[in-house]
Amino acid sequence: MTVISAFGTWNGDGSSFTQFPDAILPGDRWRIEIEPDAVPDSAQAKQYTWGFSGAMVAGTDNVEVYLTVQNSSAFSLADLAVVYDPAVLQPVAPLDANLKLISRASQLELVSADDSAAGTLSLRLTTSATARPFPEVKAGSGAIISLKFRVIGTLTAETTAGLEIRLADGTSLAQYQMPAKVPSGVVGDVRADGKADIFDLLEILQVLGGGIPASSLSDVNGDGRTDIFDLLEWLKVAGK
Ligand SMILES: [Ca+2]
Repeated sequence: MTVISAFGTWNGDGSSFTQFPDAILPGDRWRIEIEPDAVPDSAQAKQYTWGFSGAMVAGTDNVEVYLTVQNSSAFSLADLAVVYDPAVLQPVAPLDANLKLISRASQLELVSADDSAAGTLSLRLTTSATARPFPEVKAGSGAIISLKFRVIGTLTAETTAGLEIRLADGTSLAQYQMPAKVPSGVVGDVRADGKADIFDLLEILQVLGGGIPASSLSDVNGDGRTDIFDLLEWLKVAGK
């Protein structure tokens, strides 16, 4: 926080302030402006547990990834950078439509810029609100940003894509090796490990709970989205 102050006098309706360059005298009034920091205290941000969730799926061009933060206190501004491997991933354009603040962060605004040559996506959480109450990322745990990437090249089960979240000052907060899933063809095998079992059902529940992003694998009934009907479909086709 930066405090900018001056002494002087206000006009009658308080709309303008004349600063006095002279010595402070009895009766002078102070103007105090507070300029908030754009970057949250980095020591505080480093105490949170940051991470990613999501997986690439062979045969699908795009992947949705969640940026997650656990056990965070409330914060209203943040300057972050997501570092990705530009040989495997490209942010989907236009950024405005494909990068979204979600869940407890959805009241803020996101300003993003992509430097695809460097594989760096800068993300600023901010607000244009000028009056209280200012929006904030509420204290808690879970996903706060959804990012969509286009997957370049042919995926195999061995393909991974490295992702890193950093503060704007370069401090690394977390790294993630995003796996690639190759659909097994087994009905209800959401995790693509060759069998349909209770862990696939739990994965659908995690998607419905907002913990991990949906994919073509969690869309069991194939209608283009993951919702409660996919859970019911899974119980019908695989939960016998
Ligand atoms: Ca579905």
